[in-house]
Amino acid sequence: MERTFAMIKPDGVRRNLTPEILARIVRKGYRIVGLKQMVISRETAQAHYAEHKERPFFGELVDFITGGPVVAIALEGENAILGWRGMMGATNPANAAPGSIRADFATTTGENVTHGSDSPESAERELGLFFSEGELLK
Ligand code: DAT
Ligand code: MG
Repeated sequence: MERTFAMIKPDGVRRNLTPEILARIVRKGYRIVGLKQMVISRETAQAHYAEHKERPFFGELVDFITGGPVVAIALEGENAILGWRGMMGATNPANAAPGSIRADFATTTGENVTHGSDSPESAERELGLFFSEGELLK
């Protein structure tokens, strides 16, 4: 069993994709062990995306991710980290596999609907950034 951090980004929430995306997660068989809608602070956004802080798009990325409510999700399941990345599809929706969330619902890299941790280390770090222990099911 593995846990990962998933997020429906502000574009996904604004476009009312929350039920569609939660339905895909549950139908897949992942267990939702934490869930909340929230507005991310700039500090949390900068920490979450710290690996990208030298990239030219960093400012836009922080503005975007803090620009409206997101849905933060803690998922549990076998191979959940890679499995959720697969369900999301590639970062650039033009390269995302048919049937993936980004292929089905996004057209631009900057606004690509969902986030998912990319490794066990980032999953642990991101779950800790967004959820306190008491907010997660045992
Ligand atoms: P992912 O979200 O698939 O893990 P990432 O970690 O490389 O992708 O980048 C984080 C986010 O930053 C990505 O979802 C959208 C934005 N981003 C990445 N590359 C970008 C680019 N070349 N132009 C604009 N935004 C970009
Ligand atoms: Mg990433």
